[in-house]
Amino acid sequence: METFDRPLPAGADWTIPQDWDRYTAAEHAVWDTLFERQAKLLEGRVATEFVDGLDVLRMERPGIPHFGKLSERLMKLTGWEVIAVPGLIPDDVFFDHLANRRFVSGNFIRSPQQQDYLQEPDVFHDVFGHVPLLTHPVFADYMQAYGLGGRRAVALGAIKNLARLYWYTVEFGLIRHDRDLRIYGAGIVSSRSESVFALDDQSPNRIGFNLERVMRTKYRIDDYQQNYFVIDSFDDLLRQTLDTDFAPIYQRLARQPDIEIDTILSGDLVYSQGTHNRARARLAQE
Ligand code: HBI
Ligand code: FE
Repeated sequence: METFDRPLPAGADWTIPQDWDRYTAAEHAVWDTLFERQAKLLEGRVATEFVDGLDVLRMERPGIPHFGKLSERLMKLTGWEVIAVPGLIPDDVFFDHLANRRFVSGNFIRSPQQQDYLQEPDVFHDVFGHVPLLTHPVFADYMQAYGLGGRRAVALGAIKNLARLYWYTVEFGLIRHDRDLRIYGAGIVSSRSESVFALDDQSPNRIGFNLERVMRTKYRIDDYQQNYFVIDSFDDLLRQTLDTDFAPIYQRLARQPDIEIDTILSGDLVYSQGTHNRARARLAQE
């Protein structure tokens, strides 16, 4: 994330006005289509906490939510607000917003031609994907803790390790639900194809969450994940992170090799060992 080719916004905090009035009817329609499609697909697949949180977005329908109004609701629930940014922002600025319970969202929405994949986080990924869980008090605290931890990781030169924690929880996390697994990561819930793949496909590993294991594991940004890590509950996630001093962990991690994307370790709690067929097939095509 070295280059930022968008024009620098006015503030040093990278925020911009949402400009809600500027959305066209076609843009609101993209939101509505994606919202209905995902809400239906996620029934029985997503964490119940996410389903409960979706109500806060339903209240803003139809169309792309107005961040000011959405923030009023969210503020009452967990003290979070949603603010607009032009796209990806520098790590330290991102952490600072989270540490202050401000969730940043892209203000633009994907085009109808890009309905299934895009690189930069748009308002559908950011708001549909992330905001529902921000209504949950424990998850809301976890996100703030991540922001505070981010500041420390910058100082300790350990962003790479901490970013993996974000990736494998907030973006691509799975959670136990009775005897099954369910989705809670925003990168999965906002993707039609990955919300099926992450739970049903034979290809990826599904492994019990362990903080140090996760922070050592590489990930891919160009395709579906080859590892998903499974938490027992949000309380458990918060316990494994908030009550932990990361400084000695970072020191240990600096002396250990990264874990390759298709590796299973002897200490892993394996929910399913992946075939990695999808990754192999893709490699063969190249
Ligand atoms: N900026 N807008 C935006 N959204 C993100 O999710 C984001 C970001 N900047 C940095 C970042 N995420 C991550 O690299 C950190 O979690 C490490
Ligand atoms: Fe995201």
